[in-house]
Amino acid sequence: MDKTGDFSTDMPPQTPKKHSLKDTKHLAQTAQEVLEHNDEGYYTVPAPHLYPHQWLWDSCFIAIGMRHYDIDRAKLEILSILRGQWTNGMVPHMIFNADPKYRRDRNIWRSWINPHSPDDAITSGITQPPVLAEAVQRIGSSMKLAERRSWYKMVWPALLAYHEWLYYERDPHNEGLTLQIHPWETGLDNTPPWMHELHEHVLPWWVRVLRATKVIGLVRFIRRDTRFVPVDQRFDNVEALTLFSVQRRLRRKSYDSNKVLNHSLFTVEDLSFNCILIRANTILQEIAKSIREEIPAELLERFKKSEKALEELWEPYAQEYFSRNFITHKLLKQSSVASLMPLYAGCITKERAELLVKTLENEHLFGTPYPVPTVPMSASTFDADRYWQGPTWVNMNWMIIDGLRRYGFKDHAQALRETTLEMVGNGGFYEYFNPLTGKPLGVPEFSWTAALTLDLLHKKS
Ligand code: 2M8
Repeated sequence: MDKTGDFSTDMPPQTPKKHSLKDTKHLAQTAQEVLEHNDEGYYTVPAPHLYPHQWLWDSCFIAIGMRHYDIDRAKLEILSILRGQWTNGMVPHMIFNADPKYRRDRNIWRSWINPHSPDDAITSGITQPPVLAEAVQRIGSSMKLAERRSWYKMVWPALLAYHEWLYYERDPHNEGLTLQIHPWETGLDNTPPWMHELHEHVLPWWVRVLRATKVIGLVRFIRRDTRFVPVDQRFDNVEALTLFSVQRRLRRKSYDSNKVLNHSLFTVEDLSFNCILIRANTILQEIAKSIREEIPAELLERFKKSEKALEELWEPYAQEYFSRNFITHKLLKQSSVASLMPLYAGCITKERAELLVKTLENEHLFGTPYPVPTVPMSASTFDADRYWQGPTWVNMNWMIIDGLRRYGFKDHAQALRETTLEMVGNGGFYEYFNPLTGKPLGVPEFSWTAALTLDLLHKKS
């Protein structure tokens, strides 16, 4: 356990301090300009240059923001994700730009080797957090009733097929928790529990050899990300190489889950992913109700089981939820922002939610000046500038704010909304931010930062 902060008092959560916001109109206008600038016509890239393709959860967050100024374009963002859906229901985490100059990127994945991949889009072979139902419903909530119903009906078969795939393919033992086969599926790429597993189980021999030499330092010259972002804000070279070798293994297995699961210890029931899925299940049921669609009883049973199974991830000594290795069933006790995501899932008790809120208040854990850090401050893995190992990300804040609101922690939700807007207002629409200073990090003009800022600006105080 790498956490030392004290949050085990019996005091109820305290009212957090508030920040003031100036010129919200200008902020909204520039957020919209970022999205328009990154718009490829029917989908939006996460950021120019570094991210020239379409990503699943990015597009969902983007659509949530876009609906405030162009509902039809927001719908198109979702429909463009669905053009990549596989015939088995999987929604891939990336759809590649068809421009000949990105041939190399498409060839890394070669999605066509799997018979379920679509004919007219080249995609990755893995998924990403299922925020799709959330985006569909948020768009729907900006429409009049009749229009909303026809929107829901239009996307219903795809949404249902995706949730069926998530359970039937990714919860093969009917445990209630879905498994992920690459950290890219979680969206929290270099998050400590996954990096711990990576160092334990999948470092290839040739990466170990390279690690022992100075050659490893040269790897940054073949990486795309470090052309745009300082190397100390990204994965280290050993991890970056290993992730590509894991991706190649998935490709060798044609992205077939049965084959992938054979002899692999690198499979995790990821806490954040499963919390997002639990929330999406609830939303899916609300959508079904409003258009009088049936969710198969067997799938509904699975949904219920997930809510119960989440409790198996609670570690009473640490007073914290963790991810779990799918094969060994060991909890991965490296703290991360995922431990707050049960607030977003919405199925934990109010008492548990209070315990999590106390970790948000604790300045040694998640209560940094610009929360929420993606790793608590007291953890040995905390690195304020490094990607998903410390920096604050607007999408995580957005989901935590939503969870806080639904649990009735209105003041905490409001305070986090304000610090988030202040951080973006001061620093610009960057990919992530230093949680201690608010310094902007990663690439500028990052689409989900802009989109979710727009959405937060529209929320009533
Ligand atoms: C990052 O992930 C991609 C791989 O999927 C990358 O490292 O190139 C993550 O931040 C992920 O959450 C995000 O969806 C993606 C695009 O913004 O970038």
